[in-house]
Amino acid sequence: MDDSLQKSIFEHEKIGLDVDSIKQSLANCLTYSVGKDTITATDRDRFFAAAYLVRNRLIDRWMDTMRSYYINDVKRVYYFSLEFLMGRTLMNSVHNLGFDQQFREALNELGINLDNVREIEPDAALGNGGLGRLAACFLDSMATLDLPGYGYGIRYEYGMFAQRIEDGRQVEHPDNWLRYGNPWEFPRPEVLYQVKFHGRVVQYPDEKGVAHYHWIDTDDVMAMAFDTPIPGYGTHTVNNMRLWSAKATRDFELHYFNEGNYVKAVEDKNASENLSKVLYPDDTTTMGRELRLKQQYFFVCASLHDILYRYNKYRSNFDALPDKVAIQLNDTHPAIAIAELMRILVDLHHLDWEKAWDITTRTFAYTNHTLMPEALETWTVALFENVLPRHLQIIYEINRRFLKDVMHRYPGDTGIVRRMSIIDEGGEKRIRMAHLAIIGSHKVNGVAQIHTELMKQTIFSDFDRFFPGKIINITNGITPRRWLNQANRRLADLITSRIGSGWVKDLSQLKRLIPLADDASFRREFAAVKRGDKERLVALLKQKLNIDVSADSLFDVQIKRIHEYKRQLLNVLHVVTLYNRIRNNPDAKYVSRTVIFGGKAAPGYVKAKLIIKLINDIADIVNNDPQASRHLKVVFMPNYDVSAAEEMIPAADLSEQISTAGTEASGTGNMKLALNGALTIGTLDGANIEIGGEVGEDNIFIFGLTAAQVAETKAKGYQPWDFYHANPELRAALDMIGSGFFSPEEPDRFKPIVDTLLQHGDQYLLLADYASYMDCQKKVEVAYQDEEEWVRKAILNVANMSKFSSDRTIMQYASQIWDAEPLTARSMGAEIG
Ligand code: 26W
Repeated sequence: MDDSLQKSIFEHEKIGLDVDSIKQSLANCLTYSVGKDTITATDRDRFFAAAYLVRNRLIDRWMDTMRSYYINDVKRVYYFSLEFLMGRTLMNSVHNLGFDQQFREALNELGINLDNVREIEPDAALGNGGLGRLAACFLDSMATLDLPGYGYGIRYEYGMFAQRIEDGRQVEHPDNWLRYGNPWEFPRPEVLYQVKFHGRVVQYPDEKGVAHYHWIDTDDVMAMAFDTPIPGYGTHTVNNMRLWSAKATRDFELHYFNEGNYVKAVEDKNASENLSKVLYPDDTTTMGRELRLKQQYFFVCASLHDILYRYNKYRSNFDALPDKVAIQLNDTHPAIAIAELMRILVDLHHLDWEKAWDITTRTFAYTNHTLMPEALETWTVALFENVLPRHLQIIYEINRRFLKDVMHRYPGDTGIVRRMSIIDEGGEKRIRMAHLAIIGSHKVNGVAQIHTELMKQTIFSDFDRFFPGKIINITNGITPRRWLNQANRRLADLITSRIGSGWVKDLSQLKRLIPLADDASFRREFAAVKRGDKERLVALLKQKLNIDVSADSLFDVQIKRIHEYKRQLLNVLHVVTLYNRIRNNPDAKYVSRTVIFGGKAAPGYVKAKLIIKLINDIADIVNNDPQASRHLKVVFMPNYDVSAAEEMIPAADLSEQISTAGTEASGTGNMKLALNGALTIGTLDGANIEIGGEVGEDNIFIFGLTAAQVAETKAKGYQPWDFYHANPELRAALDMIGSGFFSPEEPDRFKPIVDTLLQHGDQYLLLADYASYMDCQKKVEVAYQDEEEWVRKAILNVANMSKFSSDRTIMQYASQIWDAEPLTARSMGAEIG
């Protein structure tokens, strides 16, 4: 396009950040992009108009950023993830562009209720939980730090299901988030790659007798790009997230059309487009599901071809690939990329195997997010053979060469060969994706100190010995933009009023709050902010669930996926124990509590769903008991998602982080809650340990067995019955649950839960930690009664959260793994803003 034409388009609309320009733009967008006038416009129309006006302010920055990466030929970082749990975008973009104030004022002057408009936007919930939200925080930090970072993933038509609670049980509803259109994405119909599946491999020698491989007779699907701008905070940089959507190939249809089989053609078109239809809502097992494997390869294949297309604009060989491209694998989900890059280099570009392997391993790095054996991905060889036959051959060749080295290192040790092999040969042959990821990467990282240590000592100990220094730790973090400055304006403003706003980009500045913990007037203001946030949550609970809770009570919050290892049940045992104490001694003094749960269970995880029902049944009884409910309320907040987190976290007094030590890789909710002034009650697990290290042991409530003690207890033969018999309060709580006290209409309803603990060995040691947890909760209550002291501790929690900014995390990835540097984009197109 001719420059003057481009310019005239820019001039057509003023895209300034002042109140008048915003008002003008909103009116323009409503008229010319939405096609409505102020009389007929709905809140949704106003949301879309607002989104377009914000988007218009991102585009020049975005194009400047992409252009300057190109012109400067920078090293790019590609974050490969099956999940990006972005939440809402409108206010995050406004906030990162730095025109919050003006935006609010403009809408106000136009008589538009910002809350109504803001809440129209559906969450982009393309993720399950921690791993997906981490990816979203990382995108924010990469843009904020001016790093050339790109997100690559799948544009699921249906994200994480919406959870409704019907008769106390979870019911899943499809998340049709694209129904009204997505104003943040730009379809790129010209960015289209062919992705092959199935078929067979033929081998033929070239004129020199070297074997070449052709993958033929495949079923093909097209991957089409959708781009979303990712603005950094307080910088010109706007990065890109590219998500792929499946489209049927034309050949596909033609073939059947020619046979006159119209219906079959359309059916098959649907089948191939199903690939990007839905996010798998299970964060522990999706094993063996062919569609999931196809999703993984689909996005990996398109992304790699896209990256190499970009790389090849400047170069004619692949020697510099590791200097220009870093690919981070978010867990093993995209690990098939290692085999795919080998296929591209060896089969399509005829590089030597050794050369290709050197390039590949220097390009990839892998983050492990879990030690849980059931969450370590494996695929049967049979499935691979059928879906990705050439990749199977490549994986076998990678394995053959690797095991040769292993045997050379440990001659005669067949055990180690069996353990380290990519192929698990015990039972039906399976491919261990974690082994492929470790062997094919130059760095492997865990997400908290204890997690990395355990990785090195347990599941990957052979690899740590074989590749010393390859496994490193980079502790997770969260973006302070969304999780404090945006989600908790009141607290953010208070902090800024005392130490300025530099903390938003440099969280270490929060340390300057430390002396203010001793300042009574600051404590008063801090307490008033928390009080206001609690009152807002009280109103929300009333409005959404018609439940009355008091802002005077201690808000005790556990929000995360429902999993046995996270031990929501231990929290439940505490609730039942408190309830019994009140019933047995109604006139004693109690610290009143509101225990709030939120979280989704995987649709097929029967026990987790039963735990949700148990919480709701207990809530029913406790909240309707006139005596008990004066001191104790139980709430299950339905449909916990990013937006719900933003509403709940500011209001929490107590953050429950009570996983069995050694099971939670890191946790990131723990960081969000502490950053918002909640005190943690937790085990020595995941990042809790490091949070304790930062805030000091007086400002955190730690209980329970350590990871070492857990291992020891299990090794000695753990007997949950011993604890049952030894502790009358524990016994009473379990007996009530097991015998139907909370489910009189169906007394056996919760027997499976009690059986898991008593009959089936209590895998997660709830009974062993019960007494210690009760004692610790007592200490919490004592501390809560000393209001001044509690506020002091809360301030010190906020002040000492510096380490947990995802900016710190990303800087460590950049220097220790990616060797990537920031590039500050400058305005290069039409001058704006
Ligand atoms: C097989 C499918 C599947 C899907 C997701 C397996 C495993 C997962 C993830 C491991 C689930 C996850 O979100 N893990 C969490 O990652 C966070 C970010 O590093 C950590 O803070 C959490 O402790 C970890 O559970």
